[in-house]
Amino acid sequence: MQLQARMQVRSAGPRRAAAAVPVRAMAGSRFADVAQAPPDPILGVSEAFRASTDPNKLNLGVGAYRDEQLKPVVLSVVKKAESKIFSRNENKEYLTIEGLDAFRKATVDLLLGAGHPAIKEGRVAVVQSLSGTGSLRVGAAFIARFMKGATVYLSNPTWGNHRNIFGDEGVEWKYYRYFDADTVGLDFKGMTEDLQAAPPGSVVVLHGCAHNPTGIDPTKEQWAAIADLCKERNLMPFFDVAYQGFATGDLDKDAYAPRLFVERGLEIMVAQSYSKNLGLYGERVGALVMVLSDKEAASRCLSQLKRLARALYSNPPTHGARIAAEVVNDKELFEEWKGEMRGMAGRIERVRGELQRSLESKYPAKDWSFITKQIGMFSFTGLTPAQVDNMTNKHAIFMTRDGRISLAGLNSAKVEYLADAIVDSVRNH
Ligand code: KET
Repeated sequence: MQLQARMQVRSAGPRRAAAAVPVRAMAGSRFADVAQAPPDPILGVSEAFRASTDPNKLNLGVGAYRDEQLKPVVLSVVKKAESKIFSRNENKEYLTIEGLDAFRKATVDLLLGAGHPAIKEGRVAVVQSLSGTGSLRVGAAFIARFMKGATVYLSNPTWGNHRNIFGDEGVEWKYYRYFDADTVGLDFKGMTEDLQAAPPGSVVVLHGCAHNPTGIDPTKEQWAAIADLCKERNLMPFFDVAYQGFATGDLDKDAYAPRLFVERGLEIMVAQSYSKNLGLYGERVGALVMVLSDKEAASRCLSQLKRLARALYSNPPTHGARIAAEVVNDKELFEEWKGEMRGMAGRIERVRGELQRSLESKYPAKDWSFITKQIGMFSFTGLTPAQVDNMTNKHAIFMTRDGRISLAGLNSAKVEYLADAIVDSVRNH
């Protein structure tokens, strides 16, 4: 009855309003004061690339893997997993708020290693979320609500979106020193000094492996020292694991740091992404994981993560999670994936070497050895914004203005073209 009454009023609404309030042409949008947002520093590069008509154009902006023909890749294990999934003819019901159980198991196995004591002891809270970004955002929301006043420490430099993710949640963030431009290496002293000075209870965002954008990771000894420091200073490590498999080509080796921290008795948060290592960019597959000291804390934190996720996006998408679960939980597919992972990491490593050699032959006075010292998808070239503008405007090489190039978007055929453009930019700008 009530509903019917309301519907009647609503359907009578526009006519009545028209009679009572004279229709005035609006002078302009009510949003006339909304300023134009700048293009995204990374995804905006892809937009500019698509708009370019230059036949030589090359997109080294976004970290997305391409094959030797510079075409996007769907992994063979993904196709196999999909055909298994399709043959099961599953429904499209909502997942639970925390996501697909088979995926949640798989993702923790991948992170910690199957059979890890923390899994057996039930002290891992995991919510499937919208890839790395969405998982970081759920983590940021958790920090905003349950670690009130905590500052989040980000490496300088870091993936640009970290600032937005924490900033948009109203979480204060600061930088800790990370990159030493003189040595093109890690400023470990600066990093530890800054973390020593961080107030207890602060959060430290650490790149699990293959640091973006520098391609420089701490050594094993340095990781141990960072873990000890976090423990001493009561800092909360929050790992961003977006490139597991891309640092060494080995999924286990690339999980070294978060595993070490857990082994040393630290509680950690982790945002995992399958965009890069399974090539599931558009499927938005990932998870926010909290490895805690006891089962009760894990259960309570999970309940709150669900509460946060419910308001942000309700529940996560199904398809990509089924794929990841199928691959990780199936022995054969898992082994095959490891091979494909090595193939992707290997191709990037090969073009890294080719680029370095080409630059060495064209411009021997400069030390280019940093290119093969860096790991992962990127090279942090040290090109200045003016030099980057020259790369793009003159040579149609699209890249981010911080001087990062994605080697995942380079092939052998384009190495010389890129090296010539870099030499021209370095010499003349
Ligand atoms: N963390 C890091 C460090 C990262 O580089 C990315 C993506 C993400 C998380 C999130 O990816 P997702 O697809 O939400 O799982 N980086 C590449 C793409 C992007 O900027 O979105 C990039 O740096 O090019």
